[in-house]
Amino acid sequence: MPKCIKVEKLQEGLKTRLIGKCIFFAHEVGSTNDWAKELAELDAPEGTVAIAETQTSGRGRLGRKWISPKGGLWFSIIFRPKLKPHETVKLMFLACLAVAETLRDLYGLKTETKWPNDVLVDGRKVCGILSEMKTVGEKMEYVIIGIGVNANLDVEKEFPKELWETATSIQKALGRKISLEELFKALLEKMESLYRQFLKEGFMPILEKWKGYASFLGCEVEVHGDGERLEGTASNVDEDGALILKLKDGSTKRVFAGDLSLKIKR
Ligand code: BT5
Repeated sequence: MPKCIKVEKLQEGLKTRLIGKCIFFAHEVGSTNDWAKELAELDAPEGTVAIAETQTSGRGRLGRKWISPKGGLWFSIIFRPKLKPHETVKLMFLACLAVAETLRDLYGLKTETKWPNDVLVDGRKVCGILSEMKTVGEKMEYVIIGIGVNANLDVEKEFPKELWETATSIQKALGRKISLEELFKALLEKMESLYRQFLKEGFMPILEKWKGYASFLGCEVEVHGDGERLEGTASNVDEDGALILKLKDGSTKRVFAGDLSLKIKR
């Protein structure tokens, strides 16, 4: 199974009506999120996807570096839903759920969702989601959902040492390579069916399914970010996507996704 993406196979048999009707492919870009933003500014329709084999400046949240060698699946989707800016976080949960379900359905992997934007396999990050939007006043113009899946990657050879303990890949978990095109199409199809459900029924059914994968709920966790460090029990995630932390003194605190990171104490 090669590490290259066969561009002619990306749409072959794709059963979507919105997501991936228009796909832009490049061997190498800076960041597919930046590329998708450029396309959105040029009025690219909702569902347009930008995908690249490698990213030279792949980004995580707060401008953190996202390692994106050939063999991974790095792509971004343009959404134009009628949502208020603070509601767009819901699409990040939707994308995490889509990845968790797809990796389970296609490969039988025991996936977990980790608040706010990770999918884990064997307790390690196999996928990260980056959600960025453009707003004009209180109006949201578009959201870019960037999805990075470590697919056919050799973690020990291709990732820096500091990620060996925290990152994994589908190849590592399965002991074999997978078809990048098949995974890509399955992800777009899952994203579309969940997005349609979201538009029709709202966020709660999506959140409930996401929670079905959230094995960190009920665990002791540490939340870091913005110079803040909180410790407590992750008791729930509410309808706004906020984490409900039960603190040692018995009080509860709602923590918003923003730029925080969660460490699970297993
Ligand atoms: C994320 O950020 O997890 C969001 C990653 C989104 C990547 C996609 S790829 C397509 C699109 N285009 C982009 O430029 N980005 C999106 P965050 O929660 O901030 O996690 C970043 C941290 O994860 C880094 O500081 C590293 O510690 C770690 N990391 C970097 N590369 C990784 C990788 N490939 N796999 C697992 N962990 C990684």
